Amino acid sequence: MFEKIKSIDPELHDALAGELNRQKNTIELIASENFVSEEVLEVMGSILTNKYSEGYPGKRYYAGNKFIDISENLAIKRAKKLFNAEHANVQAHSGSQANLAAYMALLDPGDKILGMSLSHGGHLTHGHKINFSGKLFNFVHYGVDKKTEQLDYEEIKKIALKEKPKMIVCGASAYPRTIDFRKFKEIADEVGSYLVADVAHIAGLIVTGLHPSPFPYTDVVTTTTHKTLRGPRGAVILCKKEHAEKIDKAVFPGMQGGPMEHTIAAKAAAFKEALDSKFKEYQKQVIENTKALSYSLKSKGFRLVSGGTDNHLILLDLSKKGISGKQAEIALENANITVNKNMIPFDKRSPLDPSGIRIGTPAVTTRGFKEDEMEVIADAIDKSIKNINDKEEIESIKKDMIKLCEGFPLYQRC
Ligand code: DSN
Repeated sequence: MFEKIKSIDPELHDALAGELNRQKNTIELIASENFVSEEVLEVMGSILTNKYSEGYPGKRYYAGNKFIDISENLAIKRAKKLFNAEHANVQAHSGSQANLAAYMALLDPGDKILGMSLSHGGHLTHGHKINFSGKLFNFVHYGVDKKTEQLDYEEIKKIALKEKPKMIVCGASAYPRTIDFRKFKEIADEVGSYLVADVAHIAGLIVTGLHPSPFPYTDVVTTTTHKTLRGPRGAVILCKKEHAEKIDKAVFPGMQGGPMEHTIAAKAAAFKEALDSKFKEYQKQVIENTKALSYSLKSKGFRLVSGGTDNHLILLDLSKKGISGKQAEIALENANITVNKNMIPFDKRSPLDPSGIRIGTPAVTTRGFKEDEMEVIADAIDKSIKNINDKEEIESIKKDMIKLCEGFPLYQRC
């Protein structure tokens, strides 16, 4: 792999080869990551990157888009089918841009939005003050209940009735439980607000019927395409027909120029995979693996935020273990296990050195890991955390993890 670039740019080649090696030999537990298929990789790295195609299929600002229209239309058709949506915009470059487009399509800057607080599991673009969302819009927040560490819909309703937002944003990036979109819709109806769902983390579970769908309850649904959905890095926006024109205009010309047609075609390829029955089997295994990992970690004395998980991720509270999330992240990385440090609800520590780590199974499940491997991983996490300062022990765990990875090749041709 990377033979052509090797001959002209050894420095860049070495970075690519190093990253390939890292991906092959690491237990990837970052909940928002996954491994695309070789087919998706092929399309992503294709000649479609050469083309400008501002506009939409059939209405482009450049000539020569006959074939680009075919691939973008395939992506649109498949996205609508997957999510059972009336309209799909497949041009959003990222989840953040998809969210901005949803806000700009339906609101004016300064309008009030109710979203989930980042420190309780929401996302930067759900109104954090250092993000465009918090700067352009007047965000107010809900969180989780202190006792259950789960969404309390009565409390969210109280906040909504008091604040009267023009939009409610639901969805999260570190919430291990099922989200009740119907309840959010009831709240949105009571206050007369739009309802937007950012389902980036759980999209793969939704399209396979393993998590309730945000449609028909939400006006707009945004999602990245590279997490549980296992497509290329990018996003899509799904919405009701009545919002289609506003959403499309908000994306182009509102905030983006030329779409990345190589990525859009790769989205089409990934959506075809997601429409296949094998994808449902994969998503079922993601959930089974998360459950197996959670039981195993619990049995070793770890505290799981909310007491467990319904989806692809686990949030571990390490405060009783006497180490921070950052220390755990570093120790685990040294043992070839990648996770990310994460705030836990009502965290007393700072975002740069919080009390928790977030662990997800989508990527290792793609490699073929099952419940038995989850036990091995839980054991390795436990040992790494217990032996955080023991270089020899961490080195020995790393060797075991490399051996484990060898049994589950990432790609056939590399
Ligand atoms: N940064 C992503 C995550 O890791 O959850 C969300 O966009």
